[in-house]
Amino acid sequence: MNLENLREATRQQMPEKRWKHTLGVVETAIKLAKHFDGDANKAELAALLHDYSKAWAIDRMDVIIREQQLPQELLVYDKELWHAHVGAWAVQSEHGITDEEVLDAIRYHTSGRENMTKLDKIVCLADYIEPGRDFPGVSKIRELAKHNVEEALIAAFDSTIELLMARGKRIFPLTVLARNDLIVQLKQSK
Ligand code: DGI
Ligand code: FE
Ligand code: FE
Repeated sequence: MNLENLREATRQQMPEKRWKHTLGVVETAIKLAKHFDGDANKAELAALLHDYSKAWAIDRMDVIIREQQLPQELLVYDKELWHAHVGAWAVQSEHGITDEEVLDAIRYHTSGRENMTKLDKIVCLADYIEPGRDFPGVSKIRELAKHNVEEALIAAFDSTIELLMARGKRIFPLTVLARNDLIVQLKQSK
């Protein structure tokens, strides 16, 4: 399927506000890929599709997680995490996306994971700092992102973890692993 059709199909999955966010993530992911020597084409595709299932009904995602053998652990964590795995499954089954790097970047864009690829990092960070985002600390993360992807992503996960803690919520284990691993990577690079 060509990019234009994919764009239209993605747009149809979500309300206008989410589509604007998606376009912001696309623009930001391409910039980050160019700046940090990543694959801009893959960054564009993964960013376009990253929230494909974000607006899907919870019940629909619940069935997909159970029936398509997605990680069952998701079911006992925040439902906000579901759309990433369901989205990766959906773009593969509905649009024949087979590039595992792109699918992983979609799959892990919310939680992160240990050993994040450059593409994982670019999409995850773009999601935090696209121009439409406005949350406490976003300007600091945007500043850090001009120089160091890992440092920016650690600050981004910190803000999410702080938010989850303030709300008395659990933290998905992959987010903790992602942050720990990024801290090691950052130390080694300095
Ligand atoms: O889909 P978006 O809103 O663009 O952004 P996202 O996919 O990063 O989703 C972020 C939401 O997920 C945010 O409201 C926090 C929530 N969330 C719940 N539990 C966790 C979590 N995010 C992370 N990284 N880790 C969690 O354990
Ligand atoms: Fe998302
Ligand atoms: Fe998003």
